[in-house]
Amino acid sequence: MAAADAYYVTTPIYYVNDSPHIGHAYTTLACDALARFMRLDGKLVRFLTGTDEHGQKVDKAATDKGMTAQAFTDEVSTRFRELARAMNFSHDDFIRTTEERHKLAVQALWDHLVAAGDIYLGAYAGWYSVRDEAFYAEKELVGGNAPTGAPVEWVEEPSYFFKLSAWQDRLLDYYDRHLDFVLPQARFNEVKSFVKGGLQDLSVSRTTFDWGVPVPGDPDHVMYVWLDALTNYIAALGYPDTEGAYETFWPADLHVVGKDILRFHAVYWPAFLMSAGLEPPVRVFAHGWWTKDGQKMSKSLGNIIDPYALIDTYGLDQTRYFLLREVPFGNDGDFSHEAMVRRTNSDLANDYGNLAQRVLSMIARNCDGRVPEPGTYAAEDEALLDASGALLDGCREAMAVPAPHRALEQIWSVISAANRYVDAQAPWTLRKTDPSRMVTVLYTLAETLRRLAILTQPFMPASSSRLLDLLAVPQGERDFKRLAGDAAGPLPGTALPKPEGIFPRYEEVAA
Ligand code: ME8
Repeated sequence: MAAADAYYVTTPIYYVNDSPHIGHAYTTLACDALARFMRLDGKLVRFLTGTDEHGQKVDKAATDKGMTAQAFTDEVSTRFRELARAMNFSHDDFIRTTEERHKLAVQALWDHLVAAGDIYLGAYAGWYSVRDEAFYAEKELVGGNAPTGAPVEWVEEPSYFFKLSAWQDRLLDYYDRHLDFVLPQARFNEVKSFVKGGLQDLSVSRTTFDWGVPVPGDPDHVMYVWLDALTNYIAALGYPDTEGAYETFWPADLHVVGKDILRFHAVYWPAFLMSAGLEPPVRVFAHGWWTKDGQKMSKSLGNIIDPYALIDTYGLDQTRYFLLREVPFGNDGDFSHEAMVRRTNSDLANDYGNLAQRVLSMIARNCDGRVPEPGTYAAEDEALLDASGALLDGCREAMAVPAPHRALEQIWSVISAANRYVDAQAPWTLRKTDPSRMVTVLYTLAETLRRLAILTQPFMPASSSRLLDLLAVPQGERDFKRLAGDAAGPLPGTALPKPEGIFPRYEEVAA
């Protein structure tokens, strides 16, 4: 039982066979937004990411580069850390499967599986895909390849097996009792049909190469890379020590994964954990796949999106916003320059940026650069304040799924309402006709902006923080407690810094 206010979210740990790309950045970004949201909401958050460094695929990539596996993984793992910095990710821990703490955890878990009677020695004869690091049954192959399109090779070797077949009913029973264990529901249905179709015992060790965690007591075998990799989620909490961080944070609230690796997380992982007497995670969310201009991204097509190029071209928070807003979380999405420019210019520059710019410059010009003192609120003011006041609950509900796009949609509906309010109230006219009413209108807008900027922090941390600076909101007053009904708005009389633009327009560079 994790602590009541704890929130543990994880990304997959990425293979270090190649440099990180936009797909990796996407999954970690979603987790980052969640982690930041939960921290601002007062939770004790642990956000884990890392790299998956063992197995045949990484071993082969190192050999191709003429490097030792260790030197190669050291180098590529660093690139994932650098990307995390460039994307402004706020992970609390970064685990590498080549670390000692991880190996200890994997071997301890193995011992528990053995003690439970779920491991036996046999021989594997069947198909294996190095690219997917997965075993495939003959009937799963499509035109001689894995169902993912990856090439397969015939493997025959001594192997330890995990008695996955014995877990079929217990897994189905677990799914029945945990109706949101996997989301989206359509993906959960796929998982259930896969399990109902019958489970084969799973080969969990390899003998034809040695880049892995040795099997306790039989060093001719290294553990199957997925048994190794999945254990990272508890290794990072100090397992096999089940006190301390483990006690506080396990079971994880959420494993976010791409749909390609759902089976490993929703079938194998809970079976391993239950066999070892440990609790399965609370939820596994499988998001969709990004394509580029309608095509699969691949090295051979040369169309892989480099996250650094996006940051350089459009800006960091623009990239973060686009990825989280453009595609309903769970669906596949397509990246195109046109869609990116539309979001940057219309949602950020025109809607949010312009609202902030209008309000802050009117306050600078008409209120002596100080937060004005509001008079009595009119119905329109109350309506806008009520709408922004209701956002936190709506965003909480969306982030609990998680559906970050829905949180952003709700925030943007208030941004639009605020822009309409500015147009309808026309404070520039009130300046001459009814100055005290103008002041109330500008205060209402300043308070609305403050609430919006607090709520956009998880998604666009740097820009939201600059906006809060422009509103003179102290650092210690930016969490969600400051959104409660009775929390004070900006203090009248507070001097505001000189306004500046937050979201520049993207201008097409002439070729
Ligand atoms: O599978 N669109 O690592 P991996 C969206 N090591 N997401 C994408 C993507 C795309 N085009 N491409 C990659 C592994 N991803 C294992 C995981 S976990 C115990 C072990 C993201 O480097 C997505 O999250 O192949 C996908 O599941 C993950 O990267 C695969 O990363």
